Amino acid sequence: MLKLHHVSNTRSGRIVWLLEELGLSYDLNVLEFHPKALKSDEHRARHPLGRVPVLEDGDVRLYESGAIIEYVLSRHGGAALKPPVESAEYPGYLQWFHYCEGMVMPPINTIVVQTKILSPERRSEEVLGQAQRLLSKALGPIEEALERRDYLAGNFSAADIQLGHAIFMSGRLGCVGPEMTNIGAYITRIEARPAFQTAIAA
Ligand SMILES: N[C@@H](CCC(=O)N[C@@H](CS)C(=O)NCC(=O)O)C(=O)O
Repeated sequence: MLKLHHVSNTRSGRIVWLLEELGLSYDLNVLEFHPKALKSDEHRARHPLGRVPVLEDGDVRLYESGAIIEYVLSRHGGAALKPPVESAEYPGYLQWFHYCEGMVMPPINTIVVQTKILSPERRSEEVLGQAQRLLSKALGPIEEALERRDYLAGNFSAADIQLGHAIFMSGRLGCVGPEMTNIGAYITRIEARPAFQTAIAA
C-alpha cells in the first residue's frame, strides 16, 4: 500500500491529486505545518530536510514531488497521464513539468516566506516585490501557451498536476492578474476536477 506524508496547502497536494486521478488506494499521513512535526526525528528519518511530500511504497521512499509523480506514473499504471515519448506533445510535457520547480516555485517560495512565515518585522517589501515580479514574468509563457489549448500538453497530463498546482497556488497568493485570462480559465478548469477538489480538501 502506498503511504503519502502530506501537509495541507503544500506541494504534497500534487501527490494526493495524482493518486486520486489514478484511482489508487493509499494511506495518508497528514502532518501539521510546524517544526514539531516536520523537523521531528521521525519525519527527518523519512526526509532529511524535514519536508513534504514523502511517498513510501514498500521498501521505496521518495521525497521530491516531480520524482514521486514520475515514479507513480511508471510503476502504478499512470501511462494515460503522460504523452507517449514519440508524440508531438512529449517535449512540451517535459518542459512544463520541470518549469514548475525550476521557474515558478522559487518566487512562490519567497512570497510565502515574506507574507506568511516570517514575523512582520523580518519581512522585506523589496524582496517581496522582486519575487512577485519574477513570478509574473514566469507566468507569462504559460499564459501564452494556454491561448491555444485547454491543458499544458494536449490532453490533461501530469504536467497539469505538477505545474497546475503551482498555478493554482499563484492565484491563491493573488499573483494571477485579471489580464491573465487564459490562466484564469485554466484554474477554473482544474478546480472542476473531482480529484483536485479531494486534494485541496485533504
Ligand atoms: N522541491 C521539493 C520541495 C519540497 C518542499 O519545500 N516542501 C515544502 C512544502 S510546499 C515543505 O515541506 N516545507 C517545510 C519546511 O520548509 O520546513 C519538492 O518538490 O518536493
